[in-house]
Amino acid sequence: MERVLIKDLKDHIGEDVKVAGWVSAVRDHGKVAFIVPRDRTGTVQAVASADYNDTALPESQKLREQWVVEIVGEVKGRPEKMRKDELNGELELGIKEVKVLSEAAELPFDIETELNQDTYLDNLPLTLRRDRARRTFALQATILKAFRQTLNGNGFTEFQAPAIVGGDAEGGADVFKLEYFKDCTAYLASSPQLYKQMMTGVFERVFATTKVFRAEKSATTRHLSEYTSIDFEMAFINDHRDVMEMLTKVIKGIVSAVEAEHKETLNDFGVELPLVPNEIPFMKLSEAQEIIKSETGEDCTGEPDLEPSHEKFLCKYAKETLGSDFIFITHYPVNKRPFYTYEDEEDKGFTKSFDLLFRGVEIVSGGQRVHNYDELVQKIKDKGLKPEAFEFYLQAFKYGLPPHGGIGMGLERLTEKFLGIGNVREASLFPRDMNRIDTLLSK
Ligand code: AMO
Repeated sequence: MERVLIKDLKDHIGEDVKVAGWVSAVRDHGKVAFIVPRDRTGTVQAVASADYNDTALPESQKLREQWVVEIVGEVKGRPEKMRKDELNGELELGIKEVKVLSEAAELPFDIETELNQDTYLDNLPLTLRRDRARRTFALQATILKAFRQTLNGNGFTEFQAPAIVGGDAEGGADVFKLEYFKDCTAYLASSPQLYKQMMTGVFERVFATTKVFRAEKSATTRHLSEYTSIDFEMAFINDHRDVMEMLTKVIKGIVSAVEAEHKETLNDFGVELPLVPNEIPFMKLSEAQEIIKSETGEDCTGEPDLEPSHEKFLCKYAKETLGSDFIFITHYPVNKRPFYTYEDEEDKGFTKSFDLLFRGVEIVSGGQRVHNYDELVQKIKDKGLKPEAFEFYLQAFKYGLPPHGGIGMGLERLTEKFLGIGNVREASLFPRDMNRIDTLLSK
């Protein structure tokens, strides 16, 4: 007998079928037992009763949570007054045979109850089966799908960026060192930045979804030491605003896909679909600082960056006064942005770069890049770095690159903010942070 998926049972009322999955609940009432198998498409109530079939009842009574089973039974419509407003609420499965494919040890805790974060993380092979986790990562998969779809639809080509690099892409200090064969040191890439820029010389428009590594000593709810950077880079732009426009399309594509596929999840998590106006509001850092000063009395004017509390305030401001869950902050100072960032000719000292803030946190950095070889060499020197260390990358510029720009977005931060989870660790399948690689490092 062919396996039928649980979501398709409604098409088989009156027939005998086989379903397969994990037992998610067992209720034994003596003369009748209720089993709830779950497969990748959902759950159904299955009933074993002595009146109906006398071998199925004792077999069903043996089952425990998370056992993997095949159940053969008859799909029966429920009487009108017993129907429930949920998947398969109009039917149940009358169990005829049970085959155990795999037994499971007794569970250490009820997997659907509230768990503290360490218990959740220590037991991921089990706790990822929780409804909340399954929904989180199904939504994350949709974000990635929509990211790809929007960019593929706009002439971008996907490429694979390297994870092992010979230097640090951003010229910063937060990189993991790697012993690389005899006497060599390599690093884990902290961003696909330099490679995506080189690739604009090949395909003009490129994107990548890359695992990147950051050795930041930050044990916050926003920092992971391994995260998924979703990036695009595009050539022949006028300035950073073309990049912001493309990013707006990407965000809209993601929000529409989430709306189409995960409305119920948003409901269950108690969050609204994000508001994205046709043009996401934008302001210069200096303007944002003036607003913070006039609205809160806190004077951060002249600071090179925003504090987390300022990001939260600006998001609240954008939502309440500009009708958007997203806001672009542009024109960070040259000394605060990496060497490849383009300086605004009309606003010297400030860059054609931006961050995108979403529900209180920065989820994207991006901007226009320096594309002139000589200028780039000078910018590298200005940051106290050695152009020789960037010789490989500089070839792309030596042999002609158009004006270009792009973005890098943190997939886990985006997912976390979509669902209001409160901690980026729960938006990373197997999070790595200062204290944990699967298990606590202190153990
Ligand atoms: P940046 O370093 O700002 O920019 O990173 C871009 C985005 O990546 C996410 N992010 C992180 N997520 C989780 N844990 C971390 N430790 C972490 N660090 C960063 C954030 C952030 O907005 N090359 C540039 C991008 C570009 O200009 O195209 C870059 O990497 O969501």
